[in-house]
Amino acid sequence: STQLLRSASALGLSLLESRYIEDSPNKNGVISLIFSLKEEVGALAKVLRTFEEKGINLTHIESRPSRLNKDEYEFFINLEGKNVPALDKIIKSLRSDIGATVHELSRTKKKDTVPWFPRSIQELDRFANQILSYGAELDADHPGFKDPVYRARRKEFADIAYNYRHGQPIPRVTYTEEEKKTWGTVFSELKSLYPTHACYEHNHVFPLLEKYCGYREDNIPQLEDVSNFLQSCTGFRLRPVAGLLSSRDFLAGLAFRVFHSTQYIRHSSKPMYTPEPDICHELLGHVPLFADPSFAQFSQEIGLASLGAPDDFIEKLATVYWFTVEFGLCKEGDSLKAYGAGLLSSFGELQYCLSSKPEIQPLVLEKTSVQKYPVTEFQPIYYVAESFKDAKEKLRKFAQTIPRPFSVRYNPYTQRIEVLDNA
Ligand code: HBI
Ligand code: NLE
Ligand code: FE
Repeated sequence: STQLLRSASALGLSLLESRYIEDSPNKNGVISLIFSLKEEVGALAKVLRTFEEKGINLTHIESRPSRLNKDEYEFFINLEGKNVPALDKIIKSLRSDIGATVHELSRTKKKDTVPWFPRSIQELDRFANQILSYGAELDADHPGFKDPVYRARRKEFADIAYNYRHGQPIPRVTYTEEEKKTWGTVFSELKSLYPTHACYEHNHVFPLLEKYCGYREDNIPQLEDVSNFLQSCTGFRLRPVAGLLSSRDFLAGLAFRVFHSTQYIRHSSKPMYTPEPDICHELLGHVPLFADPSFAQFSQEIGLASLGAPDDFIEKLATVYWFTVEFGLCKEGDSLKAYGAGLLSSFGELQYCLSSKPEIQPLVLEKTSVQKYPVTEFQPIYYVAESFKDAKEKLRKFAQTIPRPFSVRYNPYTQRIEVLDNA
């Protein structure tokens, strides 16, 4: 198969691309069945009623006299493979209650199909309206929930993200005085901690962001400027997002070196910690590290590993992401530093994570990937990476344990994912 691949790519073909993964995200498999029934008034009607009761749509039906048993009829049906558990029940009851002989001719088993994933950077546009919980509607315990001005503002940001398409400049936002004040508080408190608490790479890039992207206490930088800066460093780019994406969607973006970034700011009543991402978290926590080549590559590898992976593996990768990109610590000589964005954007947790309170463990992906964690309070446990390079090598090994009948690579010239047959 390597040979086939080589010749295919030599010809500039993407022969293998369409073979393994269905292109449509929602295509339901068609299931074909043959069953036989004793000839009897209403026998077929009885069977059809069970399909009706389970809400299963038949798209084709044919009948013929059975050649094997003179007193039986055979029916050939196609049905939409939507409610597969119900179908299993029907087949069972046809066999046991009616005594029918049932043959399944074809069936796209859900567990064998590969989940859809974007193949080109433009396809990330499909994620825009798939926001989880916190999107335009805020949860009742959110500090902004009872604040109508804050809610209206969040809707403005959500609309920018919904309407955004790949390749467009990210709309500039005029932040209000109150928003700028919140940013200023977060910015100046954090900036005072970075020299002692943040990793080398973060401290290296931060002055460049001040110089080129308008990182200042009295100014909230624009995503468009920051995105252009990142592209010139590592090819990473930002795209605006209205809130939390599913882990699968969010991680897929990283495979293209695209980081989904919120544009709104946390509520002014709680500047020091918020459980959801906001522009402080993205710009102060994530952005500096995406400008580092080694970290950028590590992040992209998590994204590539996630493409088409089964759900349980996505959860593991999301957990690895959590304990590295979001809440990772790293070694620097004899001391520990923070490189996780959730730490670098939270004044409270940045101090706490390097205190003697939390538990510290070395990064071992088999263990780290199944660690449970809280999402709305300080982490009880952190994992320490030797280096970004080491983390990346561990991740590569870990990715090889994904049950995937193909491997992927990103072609930066075409900005497409190439799918390589492993079978
Ligand atoms: N969505 N917009 C956005 N930002 C994130 O940081 C984010 C997300 N969805 C999932 C997620 N992070 C993580 O919890 C991991 O599951 C990847
Ligand atoms: N707790 C972080 C902060 O306050 O900035 C945000 C974490 C987002 C995962
Ligand atoms: Fe984050």
